[in-house]
Amino acid sequence: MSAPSSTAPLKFYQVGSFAVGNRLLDAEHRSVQSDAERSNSLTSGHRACLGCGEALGARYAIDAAMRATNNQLVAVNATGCLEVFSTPYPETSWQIPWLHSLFGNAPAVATGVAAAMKAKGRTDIRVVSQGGDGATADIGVGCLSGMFERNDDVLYICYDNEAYMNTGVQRSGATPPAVRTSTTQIVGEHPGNVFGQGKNVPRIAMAHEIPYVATATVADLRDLEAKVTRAMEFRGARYLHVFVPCPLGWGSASCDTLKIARLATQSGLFPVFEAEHGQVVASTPIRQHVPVEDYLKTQKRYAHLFSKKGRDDITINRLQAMADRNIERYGLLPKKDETP
Ligand SMILES: Cc1ncc(C[n+]2csc(CCOP(=O)(O)OP(=O)(O)O)c2C)c(N)n1
Ligand code: SF4
Ligand SMILES: [Mg+2]
Repeated sequence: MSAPSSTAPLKFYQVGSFAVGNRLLDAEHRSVQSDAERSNSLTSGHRACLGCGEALGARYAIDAAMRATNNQLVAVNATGCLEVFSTPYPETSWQIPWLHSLFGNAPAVATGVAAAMKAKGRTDIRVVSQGGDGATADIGVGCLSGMFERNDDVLYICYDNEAYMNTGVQRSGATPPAVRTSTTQIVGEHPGNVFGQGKNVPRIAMAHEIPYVATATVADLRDLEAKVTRAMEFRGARYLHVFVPCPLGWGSASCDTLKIARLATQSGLFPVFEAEHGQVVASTPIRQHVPVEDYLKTQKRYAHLFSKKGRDDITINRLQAMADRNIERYGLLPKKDETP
């Protein structure tokens, strides 16, 4: 085979793909993680489980926030897995100024840090507050709502693993229906978590009409970095909700964390979108639509829906209806009468 002519243009097929460390792009378009000078905000040595989505999400999110702020960042953490696995006293895996106070008050502490920076004239120093879904949707929701209402200059990041993982997988207000947790056991006529409205925190945040609300998953880490970067372009209260599978609590394989996050978006169960001042401004279309059962079957917390006694079609259909409603609400698929 002859060598390509020196005038033939080279084709780099990876450019524009979802590959994370894409060094073939121009420097300004490369991912944060591909930068050898990245901050490694959450560095090695922490004690998260193998395949922990929360550890992965936090690493990408905080490194992106560091780059967006020229490394002028303070992080405040709620109690939960992220705090516990990263800071077993006297050790820490954080390489940034980082505070922990209580389970429920991270947004209020972050508000205080932002106010202190303003009082000192250091508006170049930005503040991130972060916590799990329990800290966000349940115990901290009052402080969070106050932070939104006052439009404090804080980016709040919720790492949603859909239960209180740190204390043994108890149900939270963000636990989806039918899920088995230690407090929603597989007993009775309707096993697992009850069907209800739950707490949809991105929509609660949007109702406050804060400057920026977005969702992301660890399946698309370039998108997660982009959302954090975009959030840092705004002043005022911002909210980012990141879907982070938890192998221990979900009964899933550690190697399946990204696959499960992708199936959550491709089924429509977890919509990925951005909203500004209460209005949805963009959503990520589903590339390959799958039925919800493709997602459910990857996790033991849903195993009772596919037991030896037979499939629980009624429950699976109700979960499918939830996914279909998201698809409709956020325009995740072309409408049937639209040409693709
Ligand atoms: C007032 C109070 N109640 C309960 C606890 C115990 N506690 C610590 S972390 C946690 C669960 C955290 O769940 P979540 O916020 O979803 O974070 P995850 O561990 O799932 O990442 C609980 C119940 C506490 N620290 N303080
Ligand atoms: S229990 Fe879940 S959230 Fe906590 S460290 Fe393990 S995988 Fe991560
Ligand atoms: Mg949680």
